[in-house]
Amino acid sequence: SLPKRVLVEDLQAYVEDQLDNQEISTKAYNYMKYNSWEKIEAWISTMASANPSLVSKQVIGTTFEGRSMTVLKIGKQSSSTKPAIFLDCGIHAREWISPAFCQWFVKEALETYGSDAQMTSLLDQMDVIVLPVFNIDGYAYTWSNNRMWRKTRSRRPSSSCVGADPNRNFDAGWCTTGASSNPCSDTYCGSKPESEMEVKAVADYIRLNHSNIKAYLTVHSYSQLLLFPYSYTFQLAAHHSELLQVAEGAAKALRSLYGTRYTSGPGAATIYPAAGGSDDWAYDLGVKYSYTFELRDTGRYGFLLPESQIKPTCMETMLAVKYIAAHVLENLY
Ligand code: 0X9
Ligand code: ZN
Repeated sequence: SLPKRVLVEDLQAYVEDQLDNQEISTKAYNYMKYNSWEKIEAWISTMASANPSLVSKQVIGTTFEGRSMTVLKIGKQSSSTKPAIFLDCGIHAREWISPAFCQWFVKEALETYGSDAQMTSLLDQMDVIVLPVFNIDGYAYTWSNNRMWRKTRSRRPSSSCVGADPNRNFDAGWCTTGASSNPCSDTYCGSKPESEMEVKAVADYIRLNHSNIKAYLTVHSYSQLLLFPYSYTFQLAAHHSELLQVAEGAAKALRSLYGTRYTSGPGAATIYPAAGGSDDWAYDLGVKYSYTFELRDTGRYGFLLPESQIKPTCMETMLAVKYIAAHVLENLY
């Protein structure tokens, strides 16, 4: 008979080893799931290295616990500085749909550049600077310890309570209304404006680039609102009527997809007075088109929005963001 020889001692080990590339190359990134910070961090690097002609990344700071804060700048390369839109997600740790939207926005921008006329002209003429997770330490903590955590994770010797509310920590009527000076409160304004490293990093970046930044969009959840300044005062913003008109147009575009209803208006009158927010701060710095999104839903699931709603929420929100971006592009200042 023919001579026999064992080529493979343990075939099962080979079966397992063929999958050693895990998700990196075998499975596409899953935009319809909530992703951990570790996954988002790897995704940020992949997005930049896989799309060098359209995406660049820049570290803008470090969190209290030492994580790198990286923005993705999306847009066609240009020799001169382009006008830009700054988009951040995940200021509040437990609002998981928010980082999911920033990831969706980046994916959609890259997938539709060159085929969707609106996205193409947007990215040809402007840059969108995306901070996928603002409050990374808090976000990681909602995965590891407490799903309902809101604040940063900073510690100070003067209190045993942890963190401050990043959206009460900006220098805009700081701690005068709708914020707490008690470090144990969920709306603690911090020890001083920009006491939180994450807030300081974003404020420094926007200050440095503020002559190019024409719009500031910040994404929260939940309540289905599109808010604009002011929240630290009931006084109307100098550009109130234009801001309202653009918000209503954006809400109408959003509603056209699935009928989801958004309310728009100035923060103080529409949700509640609350000082120290990023939208008011950016507006007073001179970024006229400054908006806070409060995504789905209106309270049925709240922060625990099911993953099955990630795609429809992101798709409808894209329409609103693109509406605002188109208005900004037609009204550069
Ligand atoms: O209170 C907030 O920071 C936001 N609502 S949330 O439920 N996501 O916490 C609203 C922010 C509105 N803008 C300002 N207060 N400046
Ligand atoms: Zn929020």
